[in-house]
Amino acid sequence: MTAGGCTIMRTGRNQDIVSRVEEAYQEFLSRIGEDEFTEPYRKVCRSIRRELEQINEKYSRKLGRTFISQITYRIKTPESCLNKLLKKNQAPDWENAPQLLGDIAGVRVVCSFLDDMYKLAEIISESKTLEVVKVKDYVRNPKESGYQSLHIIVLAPVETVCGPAGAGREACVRKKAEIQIRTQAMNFWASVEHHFVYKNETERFLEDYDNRFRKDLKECARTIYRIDRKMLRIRKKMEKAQRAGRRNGRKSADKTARKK
Ligand code: 0O2
Repeated sequence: MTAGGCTIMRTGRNQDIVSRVEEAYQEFLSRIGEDEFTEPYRKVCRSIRRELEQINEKYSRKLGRTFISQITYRIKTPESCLNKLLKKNQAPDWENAPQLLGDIAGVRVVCSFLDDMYKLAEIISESKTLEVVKVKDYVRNPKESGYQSLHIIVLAPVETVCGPAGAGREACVRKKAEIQIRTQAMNFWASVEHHFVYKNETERFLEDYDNRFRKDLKECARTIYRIDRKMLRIRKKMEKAQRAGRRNGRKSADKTARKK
């Protein structure tokens, strides 16, 4: 439904709750504009993206292949925050959103291989600018839907430059953001499922989903995990073969040089 620009999920909710969200959203609009709410999160996303781009440059050079293939971000709209608070059985009070929701700012990172995902998680945990608050490993423990991804909630500076060392550092504002790390295959699955199922709450469709699609999607997620593991094994074998090829190449070059 739409109320003053606010789309509220009515499915399975009583009118009382819908009215509370509408009220909260109207109050939100009268006290703080959408832009004012989202701008700090936009800045946090940009600062995380900058940090990730630097990591990507360094590691892609080191590995001789692409480490991160895609970095995107999105900011949760205030209405989506209110709906999510309800989903979590919390009062739809937008002032609580920054504390209760870890993913108002969400950065999605796509890697080619499983081990790159965990390497990136390790690099983030050692970062001087990002402080890890929580890690949720939905690869080792996939969600009921089959969803796989590595989620890292971090505290990140709103601006990368926080003023001069000392006084500036303390004044630096930090916000929570969720970094979602996935392989390309996991990203494909999550995008399709997000569009047709995760964000599609109409009862008719969910009935169909339960009966017809749940099993197929889950099976697909498992296949994706098997493929990701297989691609990693193949890559490792190819790297080994490449190294052996280079060693052999060097040996025969040495031999030829000695003969001369
Ligand atoms: P959107 O539209 O992507 O913004 P928590 O309190 O930490 O236990 P929370 O905050 O729901 O619970 O965190 P969780 O489970 O880590 O999910 C955060 C985000 O992960 C979601 O954000 C989705 O982006 C993604 N996600 C989680 N589960 C699924 C799933 O089953 N399918 C798909 N496609 N994505 C999923 P939002 O705000 O729910 O949605």
